[in-house]
Amino acid sequence: MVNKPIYLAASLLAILSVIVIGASGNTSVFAQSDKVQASIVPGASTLTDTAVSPNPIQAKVGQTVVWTNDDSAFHTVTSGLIGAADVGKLFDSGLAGPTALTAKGKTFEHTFDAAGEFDYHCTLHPAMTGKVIVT
Ligand SMILES: [Cu+2]
Repeated sequence: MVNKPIYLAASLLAILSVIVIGASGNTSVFAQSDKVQASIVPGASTLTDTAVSPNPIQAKVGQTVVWTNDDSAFHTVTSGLIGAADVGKLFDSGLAGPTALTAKGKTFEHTFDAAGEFDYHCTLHPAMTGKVIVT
């Protein structure tokens, strides 16, 4: 009988600590969800390493890079350099489907889970190249 209030207090403490841990967990999720913006610039079809701005794109591990097609032409954001065995393996906006950068205003995003330097290009205009540096 005497122990009952203590048991209730302990239960309340346990519930409160779960709420506090949950809230602090959410804070860290928000801190890591920031995005890095990049633009496929107008006239990109005729450009090379200035087709995407900025180049290189700097990102932290866990950050998402968002490419926006600010040009009137259809482009792709395809990982790797042309001719490499792993072309398009890490990320590829593609030639069809919801991620295809078919028109102005379309966006494609990829989250980088590891550090490194990641080359990419446009399969429709292979001279368009860029790099993402993740640290
Ligand atoms: Cu292109």
